[in-house]
Amino acid sequence: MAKEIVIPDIGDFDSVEVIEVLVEAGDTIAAEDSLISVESDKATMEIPAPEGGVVVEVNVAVGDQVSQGSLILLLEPGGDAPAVETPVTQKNTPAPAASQPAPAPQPVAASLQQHRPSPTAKIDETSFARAYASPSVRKFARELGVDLGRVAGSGRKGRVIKDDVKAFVKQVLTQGTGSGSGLAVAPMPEIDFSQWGEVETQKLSKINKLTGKFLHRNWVTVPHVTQFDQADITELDALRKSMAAEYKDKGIKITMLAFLIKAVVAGLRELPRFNASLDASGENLILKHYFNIGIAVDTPDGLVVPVVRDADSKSLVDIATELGDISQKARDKKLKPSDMQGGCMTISSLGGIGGTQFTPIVNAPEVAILGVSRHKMTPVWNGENFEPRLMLPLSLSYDHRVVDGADGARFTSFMGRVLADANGLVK
Ligand code: CAO
Repeated sequence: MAKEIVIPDIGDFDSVEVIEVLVEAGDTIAAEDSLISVESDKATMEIPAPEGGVVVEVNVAVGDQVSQGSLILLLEPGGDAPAVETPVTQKNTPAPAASQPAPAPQPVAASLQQHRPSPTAKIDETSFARAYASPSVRKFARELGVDLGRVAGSGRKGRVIKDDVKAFVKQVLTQGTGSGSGLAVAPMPEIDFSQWGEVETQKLSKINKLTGKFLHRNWVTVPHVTQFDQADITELDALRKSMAAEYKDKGIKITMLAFLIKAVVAGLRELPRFNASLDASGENLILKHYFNIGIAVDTPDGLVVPVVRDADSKSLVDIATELGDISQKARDKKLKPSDMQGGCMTISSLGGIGGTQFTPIVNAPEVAILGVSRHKMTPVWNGENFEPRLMLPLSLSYDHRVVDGADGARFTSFMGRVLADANGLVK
């Protein structure tokens, strides 16, 4: 008969959130195998199995709040699965009764002490210890000799999950490890800057650390080219201003960014290779038939990229309304991970701040990012005389493995044409 496995005594915590479910129905597990990870304000814990057997049904999901006694899963006990790292005393424990609490959970820090680094692995213990990952993922990384500190986490709040470690290993194997085809870089020296003057140390925010890892990965793994261009937005700006006046009373801000999103959707339709990602093997291109546009938003804690979904089916006013909500949510730290996933191409607009051009970093696995700088009234030769035209600088960075130079120039030229005909972007 299946037994109910419930949350054991987890100390002072009344209600904690499930952040990872590590087993599924049909899995054969051994005593002490981790079942779920839970997180409170203070600690992350894994709840281990009290005994081995086959999982019949999992009764929790990521995001659930659980406390002592909550049902985790139903287990069909069976002695086949060998216990891993089970203390002798527990191996000899007689079969537990139904509603058996799992053994006490292990805090992340404690489990770190239990595993020695592989002598062959060059693991930076400080960054390994700082990595945000569960004990089982740490153990897995140790076994493979992976320095967790170098792995970008795709889990909730940037948590490193098992698949991230696997992807990291795959990437290292396909790229070489430091000599030959791989990237060999000298380690950054540790320098005491205070020897030259007064300094202060500021902790990086979580977002800073997370985006730093992704930007670094994208910078070194994606061969970037940046195509510069200028779009004539004289008529667009006039239209935007008149629409802005019309919608002001309704509390909707009609921004340049809304027009740019519509223009990028048109560009993705015109040149579908921009709406694609390379698969993990690097041998196939996955072409997307949906149009989700990421927007780089600067917040006091760092850069976030929320996504406007299905922008092709939304009007300019719908998009402008959504942009207002998104930017507010971003600044209020209310964006959920799902609000920042599934983007096809990103727009990074620095126009409101300044600058003439820049080279944005592709938000991989997307293959292109459109940078926008400050527009400027410019004398433009019309064949007979110079005319004052409002010109918008565009900086399109793309992954040269997927997009060739001709298409890069075609994309920005096309953007120029659609932005010049702004009425076509309103619907
Ligand atoms: N040229 C000149 N002025 C511009 C402009 C441009 N290209 N784009 C916007 N502006 C002006 C607007 O007219 C507006 O002026 P008013 O306040 O006088 O009306 C002001 O700048 C603010 O514009 P906005 O409200 O339309 O906002 P935005 O579209 O400029 O910016 C957002 C929105 C979320 C993109 C922005 O707040 C932001 O976070 N930008 C930074 C993104 C970033 O950090 N990118 C770097 C990523 S690294 O690759």
